[in-house]
Amino acid sequence: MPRPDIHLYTAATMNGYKPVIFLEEAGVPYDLTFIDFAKSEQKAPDYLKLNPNGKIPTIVDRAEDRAIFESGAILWHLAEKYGSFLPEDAVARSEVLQWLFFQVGHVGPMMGQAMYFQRIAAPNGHDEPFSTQRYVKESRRILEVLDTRLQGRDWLAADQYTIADMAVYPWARAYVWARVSIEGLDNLRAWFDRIDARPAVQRALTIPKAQPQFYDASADDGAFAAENAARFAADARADRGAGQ
Ligand SMILES: N[C@@H](CCC(=O)N[C@@H](CS)C(=O)NCC(=O)O)C(=O)O
Repeated sequence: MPRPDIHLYTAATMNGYKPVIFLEEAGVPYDLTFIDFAKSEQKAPDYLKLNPNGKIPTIVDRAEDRAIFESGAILWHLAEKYGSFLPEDAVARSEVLQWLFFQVGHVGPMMGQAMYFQRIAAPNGHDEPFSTQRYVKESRRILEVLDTRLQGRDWLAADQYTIADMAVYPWARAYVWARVSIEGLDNLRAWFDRIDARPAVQRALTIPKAQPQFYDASADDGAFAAENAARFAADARADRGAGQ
């Protein structure tokens, strides 16, 4: 068998699942390398040559002999390369790009901080109610923006399921892990149901590993939460030190 064009470096996180969702949806063959944060593999010199930001995900497109970092750019590259989940029409493409940027600029950073302060800082002895509230409130506002957008629409952009939905879903759907309420956001809930029902998405959320605690309120998050907090304990200590 020839080597697949796409080599994906990722981990089981909200950003990490995004390209997996695309690749599984499009049925594109790919090689996968799991990046182990516990071993700081994302900061290894060889990896930094592929991703100067030292984070996941990254793809190498072997056919083009180049690496691509930033999950939004990766989704855009894959969508263009395979002609999938991105409309041809210029206005429709612009709509997709707007919601894709909304994800990388708002949904991820705000929900990520809501998660950080509750799931990493607080269990490491840095309970910061002011910061926590700010990010939880901003996350809720963002989910309301999505809910309003989804009024009378099945998908975020261009009247079709696109890379914008694929980018927003793993983050917004992790409202459970971010401890952000979706009460009253019925359009958002219906959109979650539509995407939850897609077999490729369900498959993707197990690659490289399932994290039910992110998405399922009934999942037992005790052991995982402790392990997650411990994994970032050194970072939390360093952040505290830097602020003093
Ligand atoms: N803007 C980047 C964010 C990537 C990112 O934050 N990745 C996280 C996992 S979700 C990561 O690699 N964290 C490890 C670290 O910060 O060392 C993207 O969308 O690709």
